[in-house]
Amino acid sequence: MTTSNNKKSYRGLFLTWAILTIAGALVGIFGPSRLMPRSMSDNMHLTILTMVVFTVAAAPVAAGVYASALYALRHWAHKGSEVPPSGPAVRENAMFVTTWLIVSTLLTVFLLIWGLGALAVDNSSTGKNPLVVDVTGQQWVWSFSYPGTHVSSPQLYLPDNREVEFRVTSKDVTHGFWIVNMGIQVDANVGVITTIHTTPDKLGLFNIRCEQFCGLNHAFMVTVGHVLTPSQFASWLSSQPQQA
Ligand SMILES: [Cu+2]
Repeated sequence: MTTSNNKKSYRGLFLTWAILTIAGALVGIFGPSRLMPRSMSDNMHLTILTMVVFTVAAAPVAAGVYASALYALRHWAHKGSEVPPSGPAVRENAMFVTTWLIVSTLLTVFLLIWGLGALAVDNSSTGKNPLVVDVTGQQWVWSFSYPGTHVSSPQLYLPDNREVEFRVTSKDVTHGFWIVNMGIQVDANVGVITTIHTTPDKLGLFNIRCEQFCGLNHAFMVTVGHVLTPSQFASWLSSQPQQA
């Protein structure tokens, strides 16, 4: 292959890579908030931000793979009995290999640090007068009760902008308490109370699912929750029948 052909090959590869990288980054920036469930808490905002960062960071790597594949398909396809020309010898190009190695190492280290940081986010209470909710899983329903009252409900009602402490347990087998729109999940174990915290910051409906296989109707162990204004929440709570 001549030097000018070689240069052309690199330019073509680079251009395809750049276009695909930009396309991937745009999907990463605008995709998660549209494709993922509506974010209604601080935890879910962080989850969506992590999806954005990881997708954008992965975009140049994925673009490199697809650009090479597309380029090879276009230029080095076998035509009849003709021997396909060989492409640029990227593996023998020290500059190319070094850049690739450094960039992918930096990306991996960055993602590792981000992941460890997200893992270390303190999920314990901030101590700002959290609302305590007892969550009980049993085949195949959830129930929610509010300590200090005798109110129990199959749907979860929460006030806006107040930290909630969920005390999660199970009556029969292990379930998984998952508030989809708030980005929190925790196992519901028999005889154990596990706590998890979040602060809702959007009004409206949200979904609750079981995320631990718990038997025949596991897939139907779903319910909904409602984030209300504090005054709506107070009147909901006082309007509920008191259970023994
Ligand atoms: Cu389940």
